Amino acid sequence: MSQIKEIKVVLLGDSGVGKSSLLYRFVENDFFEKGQPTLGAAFQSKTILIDGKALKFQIWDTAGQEKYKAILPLYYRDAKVALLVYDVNDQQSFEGVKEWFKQLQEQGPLDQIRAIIGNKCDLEQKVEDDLGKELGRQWNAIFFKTSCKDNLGVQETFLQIGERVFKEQLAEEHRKSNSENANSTLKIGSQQVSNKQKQDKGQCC
Ligand SMILES: Nc1nc2c(ncn2[C@@H]2O[C@H](COP(=O)(O)OP(=O)(O)OP(=O)(O)O)[C@@H](O)[C@H]2O)c(=O)[nH]1
Ligand SMILES: [Mg+2]
Repeated sequence: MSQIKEIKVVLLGDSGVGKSSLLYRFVENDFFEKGQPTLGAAFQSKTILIDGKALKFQIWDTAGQEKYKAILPLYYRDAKVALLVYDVNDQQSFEGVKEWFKQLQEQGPLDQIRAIIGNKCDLEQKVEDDLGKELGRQWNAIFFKTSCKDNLGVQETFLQIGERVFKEQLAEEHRKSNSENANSTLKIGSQQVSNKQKQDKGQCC
């Protein structure tokens, strides 16, 4: 059996936007009408199959409350994927996502895959999708809309993230094998040159 690929995912965003609900909907396919604010961070994992390949998401759900901000770098520093969540019904929470992008740009990993998630799309929409899409274009992030309550877009979000992870892995493998090929051609080339130099100087072996 092929090895299971594991990736670390971090959920970031203001308090109350629905990060824990997203995780709960993804892992347990259920919803709590009255969730408790997360204290510090919580962890859950789930494995899904993408084109026959297993991908295990190790998901850190962080607390959005201001008092926990200082500890959050511990969670996003080595995360392959960062999901930045806002509430489509709350303009202020979209500003929170912009702040997160700035922070990740300055302190997050360079090759991190980032996505913007507009949650609670079952409610009245106060943040236009175009703003989220534009932010996504600006920061090379994927844009999704979800409703944990009505179970819209949650599984699809993780599926698309997983597809992007495998796509990037494949591209990286191609890059590596191309550069290895180029190196070995270079080596053969330089060996040929040095052998020729030896011959020119009348040396053997
Ligand atoms: N209508 C609606 N309510 C939602 C949705 N997702 C979450 N909620 C509600 O929003 C509230 C906050 O959700 P949480 O998942 O606890 O939010 P959080 O981002 O984890 O908050 P912190 O842990 O404090 O950072 C809860 O009462 C949820 O039931 C949704 O898609 N639609
Ligand atoms: Mg929470």
